[in-house]
Amino acid sequence: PATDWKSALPQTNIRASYPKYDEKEPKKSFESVCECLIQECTASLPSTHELPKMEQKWIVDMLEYNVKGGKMNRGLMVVESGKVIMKSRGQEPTDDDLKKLAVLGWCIEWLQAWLLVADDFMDSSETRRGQVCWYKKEGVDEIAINDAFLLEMLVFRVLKRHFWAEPYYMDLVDLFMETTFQTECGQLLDLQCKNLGLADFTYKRWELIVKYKTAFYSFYLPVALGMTVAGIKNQAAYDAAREPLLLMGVYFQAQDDYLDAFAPPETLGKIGTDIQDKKCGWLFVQAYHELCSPEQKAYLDEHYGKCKVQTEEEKKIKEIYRDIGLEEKYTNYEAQSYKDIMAFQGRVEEVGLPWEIIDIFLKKVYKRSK
Ligand code: GPP
Ligand code: MG
Ligand code: MG
Ligand code: MG
Repeated sequence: PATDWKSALPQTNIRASYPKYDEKEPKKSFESVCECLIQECTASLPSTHELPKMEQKWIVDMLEYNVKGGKMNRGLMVVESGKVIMKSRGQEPTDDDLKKLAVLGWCIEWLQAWLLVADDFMDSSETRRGQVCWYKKEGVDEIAINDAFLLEMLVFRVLKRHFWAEPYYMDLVDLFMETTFQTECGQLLDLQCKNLGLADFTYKRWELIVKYKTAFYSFYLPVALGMTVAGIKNQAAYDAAREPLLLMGVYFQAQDDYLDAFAPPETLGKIGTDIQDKKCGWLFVQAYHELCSPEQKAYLDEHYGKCKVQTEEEKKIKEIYRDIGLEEKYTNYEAQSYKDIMAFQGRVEEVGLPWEIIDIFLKKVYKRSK
């Protein structure tokens, strides 16, 4: 390679020095891997990249602020699905297998961190995970854009440091690159809504947006990573797992859209912005195309995407959502989604995958309140 690339690789088995992965304390064990990764990614930068102490500290602080404090569903799912698949194939996961899965879990959490840093900037959000959005912090502003790029590349450096010698290294790189691209396509579909008329906000467009911006990276990626580490090479198995996982992702984003309007910000950790941002959200498409009276529709035409956050107009739009029975419609949608996902059990088991990988995920997200 043209780069001095071996300088980024460990001299010895790097994970041997990590604390033992205690399966009885899944969250604590998972979190301790993050500490090791932050240290590893940043410690050598002054020598390998001539980075002064101040910038090194910036990266450490930026990581601490942005990769922690989430629910860690995506990351923990890599560990759980990898474990369940290995066991179903008669392999007992070793301590190092668990650490490998956790490293990949953090790769998704860091990917998610860069998506959120960028998304909050693009959505003009105020808070995230109960704290001020990174770009809103004093002294950060537009540096957040470069930080998002840094986070992205740190993920690829972690992949290289931990997996370059594995036969599936290229599969991991491919998976992260393709999933990132899918998510960026979804974000484009989401952001382009500001250049569309409200009549173009159809249920079909909503489905397309959320499948790409959320479902691939949040649901398919964790399980696909678990499958890759477990040594699954059969394309049909990935295809079979993808379908219900994408459905779950679409359902998950419907929840996100619902909670944006109706969950208390203290519980959600963020203040909803979909109404002011003119988003093609689940609530809006139901309201505008199906449930609103002509007067209510006219109100949306006048104020949706034009009012400011936490104003009378925004409140009134949420009132309309309540009056037209959206809460009940959402409850029915939840129940239907659950059934649709469960209908895939036969097809998933047919390719030799344990249904448990889908089930654990579903239990984590079904009827969530944050
Ligand atoms: C969630 O949308 C989608 C993402 C976080 C993907 C962002 C993709 C990029 C390429 C930056 P959202 O805006 O509804 O999420 P939230 O409600 O958490 O702000
Ligand atoms: Mg957002
Ligand atoms: Mg967004
Ligand atoms: Mg949202």
